[in-house]
Amino acid sequence: MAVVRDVHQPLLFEVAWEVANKVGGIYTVIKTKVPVTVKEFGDRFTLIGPLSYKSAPVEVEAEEPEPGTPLAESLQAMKDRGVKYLYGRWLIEGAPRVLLFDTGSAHDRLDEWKADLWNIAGIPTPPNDHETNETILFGYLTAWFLGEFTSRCLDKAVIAHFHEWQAGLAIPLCRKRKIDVTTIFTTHATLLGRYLCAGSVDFYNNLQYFDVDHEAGKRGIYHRYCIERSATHCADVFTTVSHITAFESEHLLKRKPDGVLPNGLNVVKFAAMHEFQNLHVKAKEKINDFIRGHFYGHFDFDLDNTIYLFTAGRYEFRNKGVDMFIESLARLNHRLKTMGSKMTVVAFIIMPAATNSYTVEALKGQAVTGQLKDVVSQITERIGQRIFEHASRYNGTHGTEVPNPEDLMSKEDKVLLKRRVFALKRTTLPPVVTHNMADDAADPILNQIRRVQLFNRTSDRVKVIFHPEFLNSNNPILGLDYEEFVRGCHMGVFPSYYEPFGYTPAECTVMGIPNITTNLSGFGCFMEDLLESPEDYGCYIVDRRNQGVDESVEQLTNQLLGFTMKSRRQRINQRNRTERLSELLDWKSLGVEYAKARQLALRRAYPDSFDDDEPEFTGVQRVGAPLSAPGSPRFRSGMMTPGDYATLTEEMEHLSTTDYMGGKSWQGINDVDDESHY
Ligand code: G6P
Ligand code: 1S3
Repeated sequence: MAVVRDVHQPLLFEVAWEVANKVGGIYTVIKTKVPVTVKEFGDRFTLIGPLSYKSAPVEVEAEEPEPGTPLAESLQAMKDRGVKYLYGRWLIEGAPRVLLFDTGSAHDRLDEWKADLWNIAGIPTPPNDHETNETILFGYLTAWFLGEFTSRCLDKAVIAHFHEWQAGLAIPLCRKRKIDVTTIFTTHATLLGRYLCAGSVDFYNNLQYFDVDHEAGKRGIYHRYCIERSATHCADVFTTVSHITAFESEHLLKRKPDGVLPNGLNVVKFAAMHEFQNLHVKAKEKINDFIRGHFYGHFDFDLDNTIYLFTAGRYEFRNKGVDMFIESLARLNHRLKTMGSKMTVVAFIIMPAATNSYTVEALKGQAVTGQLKDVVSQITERIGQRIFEHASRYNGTHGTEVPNPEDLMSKEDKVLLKRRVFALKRTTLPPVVTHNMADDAADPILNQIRRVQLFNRTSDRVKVIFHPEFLNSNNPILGLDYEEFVRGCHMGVFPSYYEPFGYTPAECTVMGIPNITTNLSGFGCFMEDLLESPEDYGCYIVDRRNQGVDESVEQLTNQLLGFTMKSRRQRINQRNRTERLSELLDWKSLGVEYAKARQLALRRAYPDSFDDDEPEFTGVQRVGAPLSAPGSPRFRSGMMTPGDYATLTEEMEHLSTTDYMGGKSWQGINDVDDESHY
């Protein structure tokens, strides 16, 4: 008798290399999405990932699977054949079930599985590519598990959702072995896209024309590309994180995505609206402390009239738009100087690079100001004692109530203070970089800073600080956690060239910090589609599609200049508006896209189990201009369902590229002179 699985109470396995294993952005996607997924699936939801003996002990609490269940029996069957795993609860909000496979325990099967992969899919694998070997082991273990499980659990439909090529190899295996699961593959970037963009290729204007096999071969990633492409084509439903990556996937992976699943965040709202504004002041004060130390001897600017900008992320000079950021800072510096502006801008670049710890100069700055602070507080205490002593001896003689200010500081105190003040003298300019770079002379960020001569001179209105290490509150310099640092800044600047989605501006937004992105980043496009007038909400978007690099740099410069001209009151207002957007990025609303993908996967695998009626999803309202802002000439109102982005319907197959481009057709971008410009 044919098995009939219940499609209304399905089981969900979500598979990713970054489950309980932080590498990059996918970890954030998986982790922050857990609460809404657990809410929907409860214990019918299990995450599958690789077992890292370094991170698992702190991330996961081991548990025995309930005896006699298909899960327990499947795992026992694998254990009997030498597979090691860790099953338990991931210690994050939602405490989901998690199953981590020890790929090392299956290493003796690697050659057998490589041969199988060649035989069934024609995918070649070189011997020494560790990442691919791990992908194969993880993929085969996952497919093995799903096979064991679905042969024991026959009453419920099983959805397996895979993220990125490193988890996707199980998809062609499931299909080949006819394992009764329905599969979703979500890609968070394409392998080839990332490689091509990091080079000097005019990527977006040539997307349609790349000879993909040739390009992958040239870069030594043909086998990885094959795995990614087979996962894409064998999945029941294929999705990605933004329209722009959908377009890229269609051309580089040769399958048009069924829809877009934007990245969300687990937004925590404060009970009082002004709470996040208070956090801004507290965190800013910590940054102020760092600045006083860093600029000692040249600290001649007013912190009340200082704006903190920052960019952060993995060190991808061109992809993350650091080249454009620095060029714009140089132009901003020139403009502020010419205008005689009283504002100072400090721009932080937080991008990890190879270093040999902190520079002496950077440490010294914090040390000398720290010592000055200590001496000042000692002297202040002594002055306080003297005032008290004097006052308590008051004998009624008129005119002696208040001590003579001249007598308050002793000679010793004056000497001590002078010594500390003299220690602030320096002959060098405040350093641009806080660490000793492993390769200072070849570092692209430093080289561009040298080229535009942003050397933190007194006359410069724009100062630059490159911190080539991720932030941590235990660091001796700039000792703040990333979140605290972001809260203390005034604006995040992310003028990316390649950015499938981009969490950095999204994180700024939910913390109420205005930010700049581009219309080549998933986040920028997402906000542009949603908001009638993004700038009024502190969401600035640089056009890197329809204009040349010089014009984009100019636009960015103008946005920065406009921001520096805002009054404090205007900045506070804008932060309030930015923070209001956080609902748009909350998984509570964006999680529905994942639900739609799962529905579509079930419908495709088990069409007979559904009525013809489409499921109904609640629409979200496009956001108009804030009431206090002038109306936007662009008319964007009325209901739109999240499906307007994700368009997860069967009809999708008959539609054209413009359907997932938010109704706009892709014109390519005008950035041919990209490289030559700087
Ligand atoms: C928050 C605080 C205000 C403070 C302001 C500083 O809004 O609640 O008390 O004045 O931040 O803003 P600024 O943009 O100058 O850092
Ligand atoms: C990718 O991580 P990345 O920084 O390499 O996935 C992220 C999560 O979907 C995405 O936000 C980011 O743009 C991608 O580039």
